Amino acid sequence: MAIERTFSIIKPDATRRNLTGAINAVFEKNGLRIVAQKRIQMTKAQAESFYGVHKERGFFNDLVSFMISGPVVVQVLEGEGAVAKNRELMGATNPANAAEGTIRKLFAESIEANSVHGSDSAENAAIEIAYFFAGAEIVG
Ligand code: RTP
Ligand code: MG
Repeated sequence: MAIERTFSIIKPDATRRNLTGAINAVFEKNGLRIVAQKRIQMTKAQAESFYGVHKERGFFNDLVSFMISGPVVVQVLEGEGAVAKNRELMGATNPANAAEGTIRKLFAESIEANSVHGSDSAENAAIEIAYFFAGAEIVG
């Protein structure tokens, strides 16, 4: 499988509980390299645009409020089949349905406060990476 990149966010519920390192350890133990990373406070406009695909959903306003409720860590992860590998490591959106050992099973608080975001396709990964990082900030 080819080396590819995916976009990840460590969400506010996780930064609040000081879990950045514990989550990064899961990535690194499983062959994903953190090739870019920064801690930011997302603006409301950024969160609304990032999650624009969900704007008609009932949970949209709550999701935006949650994503700006504290700092997040945005990241680029690189490795073999990184998009699918990261989705596997994250586990199901709802931690109640997440497999043992996944990040959401280990750390998520609820379906909303579920600790991590990961791109769901290579195409979206490229869009999401470009939304938060300049090319020179990514060092493979
Ligand atoms: P993500 O985009 O954050 O990686 O998560 P995902 O693909 O597993 O889930 P998605 O369906 O794209 O939903 C995006 C995020 O919205 C919140 N959510 N809340 N209250 C609810 O019913 C609900 N459903 C989804 C979660 O934070 C989810 O990760
Ligand atoms: Mg999603």
